[in-house]
Amino acid sequence: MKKILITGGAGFIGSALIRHVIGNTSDSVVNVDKLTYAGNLQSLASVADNPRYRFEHVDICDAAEVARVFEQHQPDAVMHLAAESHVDRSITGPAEFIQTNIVGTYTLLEAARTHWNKLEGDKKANFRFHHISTDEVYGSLGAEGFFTEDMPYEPNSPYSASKASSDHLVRAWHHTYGMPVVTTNCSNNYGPYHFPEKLIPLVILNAVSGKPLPIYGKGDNIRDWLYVDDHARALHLVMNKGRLGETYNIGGWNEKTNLEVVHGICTILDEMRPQGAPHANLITYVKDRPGHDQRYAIDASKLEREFGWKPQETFETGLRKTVEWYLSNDAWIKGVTSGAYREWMQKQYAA
Ligand code: TDX
Repeated sequence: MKKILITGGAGFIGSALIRHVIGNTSDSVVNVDKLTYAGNLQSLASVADNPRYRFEHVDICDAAEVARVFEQHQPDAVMHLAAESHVDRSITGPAEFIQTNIVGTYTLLEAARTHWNKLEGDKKANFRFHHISTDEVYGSLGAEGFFTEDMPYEPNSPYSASKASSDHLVRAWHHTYGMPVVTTNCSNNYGPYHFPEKLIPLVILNAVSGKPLPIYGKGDNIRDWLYVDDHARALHLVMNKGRLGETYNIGGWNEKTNLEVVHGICTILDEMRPQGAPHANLITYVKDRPGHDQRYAIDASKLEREFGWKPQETFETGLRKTVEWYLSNDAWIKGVTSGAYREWMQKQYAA
């Protein structure tokens, strides 16, 4: 039974992880989140009243507050997910990515190190700092091959460069200070509670309201899709069992072109919302993303070999679940798209 400090727990992957930990394990959670535009406590409504769940409205760049959180909660492990994550936003405004992803990770590492240095015996030996990162640090693949853990880093966007930088900080804190760290790099996640700036939720919501479905460039870029609940299970396994100083790639073996993804969504919607069919008529080709990486594909065999983890969802089952979720969770969607959830949170957690 561990007490896990999870940063970014109000985000898409963080909230899935917290629902998994509270719902399926005996561990407890302290959720440290700044509640940016993409953080939404309504995604945690199912665990909010659980005695094993606590929320701290804290920015990871605020060293004094982060130190206070460690002092007060005395966590056994940190799972660090707080990050600015949207590639397009990093192109138009990189500053917040540098701040949160690099300075924030540094600030958190220092607070964790101070905490870890004060621990003794088993508490000290068993402490973990798990850094959650992305496959985008490896750059872009050609038609062949997969990202493996020993590949050199070649980040191409301000977002991926900031995540690569944070990975290097975590690595350095292990080698220099002996911090017990483990890092995971995942492929594109999808599933319920995903903020609708990302391809899959954006396309679902645009399609149901008859709006254009924007495809960057030719739509032939390839992403490797991982259902967020499969990712959450993998993360908890790695936090518990990952070998210190190691990195693990997490992916679902689901390579698709963007056009295949969008057509897949349209086909499901044609069946579930026949009045809007054919939804594929809404596909609109738009200007390409600058520096758009061509292909991502994760080799997840290290994770599978060491821990016996396998994704439970195929892309077809996961996509169907995701579309169904967006069609039946109007309140969450309205809250997110109207900004009402921010007002609601500000009232509850006035800083
Ligand atoms: O409107 C769109 N049209 C489009 O063609 C959007 C939003 C995206 N795209 C393309 C760009 C990408 O090739 O779809 C693909 C997926 O785009 P995003 O959903 O923005 O994800 P991506 O850029 O691949 O990055 C995501 O996966 C890796 C996350 O945002 C990252 O945080 C994660 O590290």
